[in-house]
Amino acid sequence: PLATAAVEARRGPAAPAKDQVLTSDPANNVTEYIYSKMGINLHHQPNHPIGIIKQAIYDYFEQGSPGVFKAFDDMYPVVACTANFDEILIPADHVSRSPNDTYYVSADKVLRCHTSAHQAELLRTKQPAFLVTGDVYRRDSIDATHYPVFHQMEGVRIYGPADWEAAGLEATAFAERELKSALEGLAKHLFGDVECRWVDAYFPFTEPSFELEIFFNGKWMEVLGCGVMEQVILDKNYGEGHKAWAFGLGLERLAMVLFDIPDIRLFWSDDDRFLKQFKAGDLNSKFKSYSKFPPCYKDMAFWVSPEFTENNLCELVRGIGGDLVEEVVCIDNFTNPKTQRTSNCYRITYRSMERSLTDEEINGLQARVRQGVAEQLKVELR
Ligand code: FA5
Ligand code: MG
Repeated sequence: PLATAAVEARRGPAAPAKDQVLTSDPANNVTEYIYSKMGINLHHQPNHPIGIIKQAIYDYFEQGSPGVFKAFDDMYPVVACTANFDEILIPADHVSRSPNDTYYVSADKVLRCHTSAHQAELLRTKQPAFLVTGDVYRRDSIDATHYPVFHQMEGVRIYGPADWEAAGLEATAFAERELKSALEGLAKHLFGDVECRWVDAYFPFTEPSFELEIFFNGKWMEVLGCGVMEQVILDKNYGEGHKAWAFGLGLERLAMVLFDIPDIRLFWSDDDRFLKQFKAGDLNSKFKSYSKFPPCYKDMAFWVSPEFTENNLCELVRGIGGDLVEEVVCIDNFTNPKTQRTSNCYRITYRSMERSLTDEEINGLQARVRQGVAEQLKVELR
């Protein structure tokens, strides 16, 4: 699936050099597959759904508060752990720091796992309001709404005492109200009427924290996280006496709702039948499926090993099957009471968005997956 010439042709001039990303550092867990996505910068492509939604959100904030927000969309995706984690108070034992969840370039550098990695740095430049758009990277599960590379937009807005006093509110209550009204306004601007709900959440860098979910294709889908910025972050990097809100939204998820795009893999398609359906500034086009090829299911049962994690499995399957993999899901799991060994059964769904797959091709991929899990994840196939 890694057509190197095609990958190189899509890569922009600002792509990180390979030896900056795929290093021989023992902590490095970046794969060729992930590197192949770097520098493509879908958010820089004005006629791509990701570029269109980025611009629509910029326009919304510009209309609501002319000249207030400064936009950044070419910040380098390789960041220090201090920026990705420490400066926004992510504790030393937080799961997101684990190499099971995050791509490490070296022990002290990662591929940013969220645009919040740029919060502290931009606060130090004394921007009172900013938007940061970029590609972010995560080891994650595989299904229609999760992909190991996706795009986020961070928003931050800072207020002073005059703002909350004029509103007759306490600072945190004021920031929370402004945040929710900005994001509800955004949802209305993008979608008109859509079913939304606020869910209480937790982030180490905000308090209180919330997530916004949208009802899409029969399910509630989380589209963003947000909250009132932890005061220490603001005091330390911007200056005392202020209050701020922050959000981080998933551009693919919003674009899926806006354009009715059913599967997150489509954003990476080179197929004109996909790309030609979207045009800069047009928020009204609805994606028309040009193919509905049948899925092919392959089940695989094995006794787990210490090396086995679901993210490791997904990484391996994506590395072999590329975008032909639609979903990886655990369909059965039990522990033998005598031996205490655990067995999992995973179902892999293969389907192309572009063409019919042959049995031979799928069987070949599945054989390589089985060999890969046995050798690399040290599981015992059943
Ligand atoms: C964050 O990344 C926080 N940094 C957001 C934030 C910023 C909170 C500022 C508070 C203040 P979370 O991990 O929930 O949060 O991801 C945010 C959004 O990214 C999700 O709501 C979703 O829209 C999107 N997202 C997360 N994982 C994936 C994935 N694997 N594929 C596609 N989109 C994803
Ligand atoms: Mg979340």
